Amino acid sequence: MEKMVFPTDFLWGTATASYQVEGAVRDGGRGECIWDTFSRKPGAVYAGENGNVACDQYNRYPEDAALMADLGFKSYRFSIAWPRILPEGRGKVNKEGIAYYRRLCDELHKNGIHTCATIYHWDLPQPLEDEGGWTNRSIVEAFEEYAKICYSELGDVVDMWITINEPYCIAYLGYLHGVHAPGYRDQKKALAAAHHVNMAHGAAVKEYRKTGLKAPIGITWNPITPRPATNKPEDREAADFSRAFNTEIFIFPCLGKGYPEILTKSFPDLIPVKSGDLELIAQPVDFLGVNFYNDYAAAADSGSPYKHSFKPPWQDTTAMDWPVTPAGLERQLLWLAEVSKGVFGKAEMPIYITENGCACDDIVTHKGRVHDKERVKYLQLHLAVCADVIKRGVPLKGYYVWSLLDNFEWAYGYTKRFGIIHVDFKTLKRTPKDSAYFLRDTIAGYGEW
Ligand code: GCO
Repeated sequence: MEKMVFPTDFLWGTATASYQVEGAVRDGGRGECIWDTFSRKPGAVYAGENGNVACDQYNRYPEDAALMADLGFKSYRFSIAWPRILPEGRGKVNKEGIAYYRRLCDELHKNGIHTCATIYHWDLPQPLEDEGGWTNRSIVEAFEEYAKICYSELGDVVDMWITINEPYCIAYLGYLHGVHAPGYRDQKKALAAAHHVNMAHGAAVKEYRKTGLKAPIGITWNPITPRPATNKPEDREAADFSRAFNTEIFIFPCLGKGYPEILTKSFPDLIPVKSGDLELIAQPVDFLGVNFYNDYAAAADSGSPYKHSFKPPWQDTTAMDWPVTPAGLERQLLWLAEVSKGVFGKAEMPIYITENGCACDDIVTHKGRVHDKERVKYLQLHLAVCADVIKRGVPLKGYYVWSLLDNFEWAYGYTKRFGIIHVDFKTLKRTPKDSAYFLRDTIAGYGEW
C-alpha cells in the first residue's frame, strides 16, 4: 500500500461555521440573523429545524478543542457570527460576543491549535437584510465596519483570516435559487449581491492592510468547474459558461481580472459596477481558499439559461446525492493554480482546501463506534489527489476537513452528517468516527489509500 506523503509544514485542520455549531442564539447578547428568520419560514428548513442549540459549541468549545488536539489537528477554522459582534449589524459592539471569540481562541491556543477565523459565513444580521442585504450597496460599508472591529478586537488571537465563505452560495443560493436565506429567486438581485460580496471582500482586505497585523488574509470560494459531458463543441461551451457564471464571476475580479466578457455580454447592466469598484475588489490577498465536495459534467441545454450540469449515472454518490469525483478536485486545483499564477506579483499564490468532506448515514454501534467506511474512502481518494498535485507543483499548503462535528446542514437541518465526530443531537454527546482516527494517523504520517 502506498503511504500518503505530505510536507511536514502542511496545515491540517477541521472546519465549522458559527450558525451551524454554536447554538446559544439568544445568549451572550447575540442579535437575530437571516438564518434565524429563514428557519421559521414554513418549508424552508427540513422539519423546521434551526440553529438554536446546534452542537452548543458556544458552551462546549473546551471539549471540542481537546478532541481536535487529541487527534493531532493543527488548526481550527471557525466563523465569527456577525450578529454576536454587532447585533444590529452596525453601531453598538456587543462585548460579550467579542469575549466569546477571545475565549475560544485562547482555548485553542492552549491546546496548541492555530486559529483560522472566517469573518462571514452566512449569518447576516437581520436588520441589514431588512435594508436589502447583499443586494444593497450599503452592505459593503457595513461589512467593512464589522471587519475592522474583528481586526481590532481579535487581531491578537487570530492566526489566519478568511473574509467571506463561498460568495457563490451567498449570492446564488440566497438570491437566485432561493434555497438558502434570505430565499429570493431573482437574477437581478443575485448578480447585484455577487458584485457587492466581491466589493465587501476587497474593502475588508483594504482595511486589514491598514492595521499592520501580520496574519495572512484570504477568501474562500466553492469553485464550480464542471468538465464537458462530451467532447462536442456545444458541451465544451456549456462547461465554459457554467464556470464563468458560477465561478469566474467571483474569482476573476478578486484576482484583478475583472468580470468575464461572456457574462457582461450575457447580462448587460445586471452587474452594477461603478467606477473604482474593480480596483477595490482586487486587493492583494495572501492565499486562496477552496471548498471542494464534487464536480459535475456540463452539457448544452437550451432550456437552461445557466447551461446544464449533471451527475454521470456511473458515479458513486454520498448521502447528499453528490457524486464522488476526486478527478474533479485534481482538475480544479490545477485550474486555480494556473489562473492565479503570478497574480499580485507573487511567484505562487498559496492555496488551502478550507473544506472537503462528505455526508454519510452514520450509525453509532452498541460499542460506541462509528464505522464510516465511505467517508474514510472519500477522504483517501481526495487526499491522494492533494498529495499528487503538491508533487506536481501546485502550492497547496493545507487541508481542512468539513466538518469537525455533525452540525446544522442549512436547509437539510440535522439530517446530513458531515462530521468526523458524531453528535447525538439529543444529548450533544460527541463520538469520534473511524474517519477521525484515519485522519489522526494520516496527520501523523501513517495514512494509506
Ligand atoms: C458550504 C458551507 C458549509 C456546508 C458544507 C456542506 O461549503 O456549503 O461552507 O457550511 O455545510 O459545504 O454542504
